[in-house]
Amino acid sequence: MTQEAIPTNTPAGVPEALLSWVNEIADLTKPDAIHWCDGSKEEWNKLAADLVEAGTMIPLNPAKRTNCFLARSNPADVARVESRTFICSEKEEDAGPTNNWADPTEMRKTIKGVFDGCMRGRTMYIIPFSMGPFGGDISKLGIEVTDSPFVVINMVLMTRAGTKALEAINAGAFWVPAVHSVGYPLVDADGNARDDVLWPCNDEKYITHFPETSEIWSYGSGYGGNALLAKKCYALRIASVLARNEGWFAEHMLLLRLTDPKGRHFHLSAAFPSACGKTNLAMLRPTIPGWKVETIGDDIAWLRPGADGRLYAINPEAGFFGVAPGMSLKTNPTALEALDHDTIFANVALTDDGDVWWEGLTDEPPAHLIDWLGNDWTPETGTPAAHPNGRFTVRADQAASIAPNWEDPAGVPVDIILFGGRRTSNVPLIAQSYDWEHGVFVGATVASEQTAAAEGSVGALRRDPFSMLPFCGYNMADYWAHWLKMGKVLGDKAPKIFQVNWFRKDGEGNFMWPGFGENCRPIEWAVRRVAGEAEAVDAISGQIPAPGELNLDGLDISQETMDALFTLDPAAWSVEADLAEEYFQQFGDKLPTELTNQLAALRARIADAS
Ligand code: GTP
Ligand code: SPV
Ligand code: MN
Repeated sequence: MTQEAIPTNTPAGVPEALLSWVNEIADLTKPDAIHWCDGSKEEWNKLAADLVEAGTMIPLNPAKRTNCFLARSNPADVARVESRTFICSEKEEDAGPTNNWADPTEMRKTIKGVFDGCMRGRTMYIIPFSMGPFGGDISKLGIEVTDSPFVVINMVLMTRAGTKALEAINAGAFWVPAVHSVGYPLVDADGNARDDVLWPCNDEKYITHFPETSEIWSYGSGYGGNALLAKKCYALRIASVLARNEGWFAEHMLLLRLTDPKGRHFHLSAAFPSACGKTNLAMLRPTIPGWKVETIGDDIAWLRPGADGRLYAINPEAGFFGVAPGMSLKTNPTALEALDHDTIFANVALTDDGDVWWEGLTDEPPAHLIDWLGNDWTPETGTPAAHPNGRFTVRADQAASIAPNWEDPAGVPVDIILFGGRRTSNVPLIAQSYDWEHGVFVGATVASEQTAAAEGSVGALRRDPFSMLPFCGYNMADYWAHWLKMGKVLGDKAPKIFQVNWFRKDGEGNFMWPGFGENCRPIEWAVRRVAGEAEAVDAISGQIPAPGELNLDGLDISQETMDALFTLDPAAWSVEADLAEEYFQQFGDKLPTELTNQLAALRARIADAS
């Protein structure tokens, strides 16, 4: 079939250059049809109905959840594939030791090979989208081409997708091209057809990024960040490179607005690794009376110095792709309540009355379920009913906690940056960095126990600097240098940096801190620090609350536990320092000297405390 013969609904006004890019991809991938997405409700409903008819999505009981669906993926396609994620910079050193580098010329050949004819028998969808509110100085545009209608309906929830974005692109705005295929053509090169499967994907996967040309090509997966290319591929890996070049930040951070009892507003961003509590914190219900948290974003923030010299942030996304297991009316009622309509669930369990269930939702599991693999399940089955990386996709404004200023195109001024992670030991509940450089050192040395958000061994402690290990599109040491340089640009208007840890455990392996809503307590202290209203004492890893400064009113927790949450053992920290030094070595002479100096300063504080 020649491209002219492909049925398409090309809208008026698309410039020649964009048309020829689309035609080039169609020539390569050879779809049966091309559909330009307008982002409308009618289009969404039609695609959802098609996916239901195909069996890929199961409609949930409308009496329980209106217009909600469950999809079960192929069990080999359940999370990000870091081992198949590539940064294809011209020079290997620009990808750095923490990324998989691939030669761009070689990778282009490989990509051409696997994409050749990969959309035969399918429709190719063109999804124009905006990351961030339309027209904002921090916002940017993109186009994802995909052969997956499931990706389309998720992208429409996760971004501002459709006609308005296309019009901005047509008018000449910068945009990032992102090409995606599940890698399961329905017709082969000889014209032999095969049936589709419920979750098409390919054993061979390539999630590739070309930072010099801001291009994304993703092949073989239909799940999450592998396939919704606006998210990690664009908003973090490509955007981090644009941010370095243009003097801003693209970060794996939630964003929220705090209101204190005096009615003052503060904005906080927090970088926690995947499945370490960003969505929970973004929707926190404070247990301290008079405090309010409102959500701006739960996963990604773009931050840029404003005209007044402060750092302004937007949430570039328009939806949440959140972790379901562990979420309950106790841990995150706000998120749960947002999921009662217009939500897509993936890889959770189905109840007999057409609702969804996952581990942690209720204390008692239902007597019978269909598990995420589509099999009968009872509490005796012995395997999880939901996949630990089972997720939901929902529009952000369905959360009752959404902040009134969440779509301010100018962004919100950030007062506080938190770094966090899962640490069983050593890292205290909260500590303030001595200054920006120390904060960068703290971010650079974050380690966290691995979760099910990516393939790999769950629970293993790994370095995850700035929670960006899987998402930094260039050399991590250059990224730290960028943070240090931006600290000089921001000067005394820079946000204050803190490290938090909700996950410290006692000798029996129990979490010592109650977490969730109670996390407002260390945050309250951080706010009062920023406002110049709270005292701190110097400690090994930073400044910790002075005795009596952490508000524990109404919380039943022993002094012994509180002491344990703030224990900083010099011997254990000496090992931390050695491990940080060892970690830094792989970056060679790219390691900023400021970080070497910070390591020496840490060692001096350890010696003082010994
Ligand atoms: P990504 O979407 O993967 O980037 O992750 P996220 O950081 O948004 O993850 P999310 O908020 O969904 O993390 C959920 C996991 O963290 C669940 O297992 C929660 O139970 C756990 N969690 C969140 N907050 C707390 C807390 O304060 N204490 C404890 N113990 N667990 C928490
Ligand atoms: C993460 O893994 O950090 C996520 C989920 O937010 S995904 O979009 O699949 O990367
Ligand atoms: Mn994430």
